[in-house]
Amino acid sequence: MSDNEQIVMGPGKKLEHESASKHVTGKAIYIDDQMVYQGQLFACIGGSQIAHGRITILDLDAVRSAEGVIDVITAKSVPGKLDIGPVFPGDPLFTDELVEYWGQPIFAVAANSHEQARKAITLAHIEYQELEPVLDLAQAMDQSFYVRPPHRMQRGNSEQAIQSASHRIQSKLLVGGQEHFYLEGQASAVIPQEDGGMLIYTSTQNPSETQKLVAEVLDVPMTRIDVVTRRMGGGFGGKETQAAPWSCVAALFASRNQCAVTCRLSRKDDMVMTGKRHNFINHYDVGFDDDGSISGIKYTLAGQCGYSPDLSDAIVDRAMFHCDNAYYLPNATVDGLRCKTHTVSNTAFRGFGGPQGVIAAETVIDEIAFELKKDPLEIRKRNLYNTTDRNQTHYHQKLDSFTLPEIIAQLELDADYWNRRKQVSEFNATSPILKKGLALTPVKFGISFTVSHLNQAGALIHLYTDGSIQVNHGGTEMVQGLMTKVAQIVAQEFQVSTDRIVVTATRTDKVPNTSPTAASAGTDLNGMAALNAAKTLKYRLTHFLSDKYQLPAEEICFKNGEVQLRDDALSFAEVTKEAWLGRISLSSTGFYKTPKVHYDRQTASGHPFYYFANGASVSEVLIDTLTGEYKLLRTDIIHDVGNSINPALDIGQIEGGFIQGLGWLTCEELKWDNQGRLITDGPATYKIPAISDTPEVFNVRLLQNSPNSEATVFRSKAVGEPPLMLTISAWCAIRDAIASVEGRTTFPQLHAPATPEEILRAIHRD
Ligand code: MTE
Ligand code: QUE
Ligand code: MOS
Repeated sequence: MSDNEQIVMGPGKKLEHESASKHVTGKAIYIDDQMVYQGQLFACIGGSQIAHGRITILDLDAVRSAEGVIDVITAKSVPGKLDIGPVFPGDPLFTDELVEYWGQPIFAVAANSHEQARKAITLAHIEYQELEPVLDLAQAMDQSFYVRPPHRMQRGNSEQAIQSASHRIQSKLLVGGQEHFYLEGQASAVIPQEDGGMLIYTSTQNPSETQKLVAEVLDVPMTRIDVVTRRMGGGFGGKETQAAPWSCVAALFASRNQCAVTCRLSRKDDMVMTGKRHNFINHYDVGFDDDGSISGIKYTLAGQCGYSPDLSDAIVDRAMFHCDNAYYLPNATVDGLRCKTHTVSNTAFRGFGGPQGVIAAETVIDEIAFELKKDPLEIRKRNLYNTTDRNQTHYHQKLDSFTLPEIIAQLELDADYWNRRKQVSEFNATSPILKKGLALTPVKFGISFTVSHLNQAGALIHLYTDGSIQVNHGGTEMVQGLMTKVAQIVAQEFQVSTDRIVVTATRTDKVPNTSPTAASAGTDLNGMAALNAAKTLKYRLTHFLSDKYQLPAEEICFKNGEVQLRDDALSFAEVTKEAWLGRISLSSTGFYKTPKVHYDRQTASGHPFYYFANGASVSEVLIDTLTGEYKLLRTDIIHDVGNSINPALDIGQIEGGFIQGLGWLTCEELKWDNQGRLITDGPATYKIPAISDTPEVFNVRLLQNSPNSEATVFRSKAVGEPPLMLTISAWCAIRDAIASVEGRTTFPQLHAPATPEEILRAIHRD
């Protein structure tokens, strides 16, 4: 702790991530780095070897007698609730009869080592009566095979508007899924406590949900279960609901055997047994004028949910909320389908369905531009929302503020769009095989959980008598920098250095009933809750000093690590010490709930988002029309984070989100065989982007002087998910390059991901 606290690392400062040096030196502790407990067991999951059917014989004798095996459990071993579905039922911890996807957990083994547990799994003898599986999204759509009923959003009369428009396009777009590929896989370590309690260390975005589910599975009250999450080695949405089962399994073993148990999935098990981003089939039917203005549109957005609802209702909703992207749709009908297949249950992934909607909107724009032989940027600008007469979304929320016109105007200049458009055309005119493409795409992303009750957060701050500050809140750290930002916010309020502040591991026994760290709202919610707790403490300290020194409260000022009292000053440590002697409570909770948010699903209207995050990007690509290979030459980004709490972390989120989006839209491709078995189950067959996939020129800027128009914490804007969609410019640029192939008369039907194979297919499809 520094004596001189002149430099307050409050909001706006490029403070490094609280664990940066620990991440790169290997000192950051993940679940599997934790101390091994005496007598600890290691769990492994046995999954089904078919996609759909009924178990007729389950013989685990050989598993039980395998070397090192201590315990084996099945559905019958669960004393409490078997179904751990997060919102709707449908996710049994183990299935006891009906199998609904390849790899679905049937039993688990606890052994003296991870290797022994893994070996024992292979000795199970299971027979099935096979049933015909539905593996394909299109087939599920045809059969109206759903996990949840469809939902419709509507505004105006799209049918009539499309009929009377001078142009009409009807087409479809296939959008691929995505494996989370967090560096740390799913992992949980459980230590039994007195009276049936459990202490759970786990890599989860949702400690409270884990607490609730373990309590239900063990049939004990939630008070007996403490969940602790220091950090995740990445979550990306994959640890929102699908981290919980592994804690439940470890807790069951820990309870039965009264010893510590770790359940850490191998990479392969993780890829096979946990859900991914939803792939979608998006149908669109759009009517537009000669100038490219959309007059009416109908969308059918069908997401592949897998075998159970999980979070799919909210995910397909978010796709529906984002199929306008940044464009005003005067007449729109949007149908969202939650298709069921006999595959693993798909789940949250950065963007939460939003990206699958946004990419449809950008495809519609590109296709209109192609039909009218105009530059897509012109069509984008023509259809952009404004805040006066073209400001109401198809779910009836009005935009009060919209920074995209400014962002696009700046980016056009920064990236030299129009000159480069000319250069690209000139290059293409003389280059028959290599083709360049260019695209500028915007992102508008709604911030808030669309399920209103999740928009709340709590915090707990302790001041100690040495002047150090311990902060706890309901958010979790997945290396997005949440703890660092919250420390900066609290530092600002007390006017002290962040060196004084420790944001401790997320714990369900410190702050209860928390929402998942998701929807990009971690800082908005928990930062504000922590700020409220700090304000309470500051108020108490101020009034204590005011009484003690007989000064009006207004003359007591927290500044530069001190508390100034008219002609005197006390160090922050002296103040906490004096307050303690004066019997002042130095601990406070804080609470926050997002104002203004509501959505009525019955009428499909409301104000689901507190505000929108915006950004735009320009990408230039080079493709080889003989091989389908491509290269990203340059990307320029301007992104709006309001008043940045930490520009270094925000830029990191933008760069990281962009590269993760690049994986989704170019190289990452999930494949299943015709039995429903995942083929791409490891890094050898599933290609995530590498450092070499970064654009050769990569300019990332934050929009300056743009405080959030809503009263968020320090007028910042959420940053976590929106930048993923900035990559759509690279994908559109690839299509732009394909469109420039000589003699092309039809719009290239490029699907995502644009792998070299897909690019070749799009070139030769017509
Ligand atoms: N950044 C890193 N490094 N690791 C992650 O797992 N998850 C993303 C995003 N950025 C993630 C990340 C997702 S899906 C969300 S919702 C937000 O971070 C969650 O954190 P926040 O709300 O604090 O931004
Ligand atoms: C964005 C999100 C989430 C969301 C809605 C969004 C999310 C999430 C849920 C959710 C919904 C209902 C529940 C629940 C969670 O909704 O992450 O437990 O009952 O978990 O717009 O990111
Ligand atoms: Mo992020 S998909 O909301 O965890």
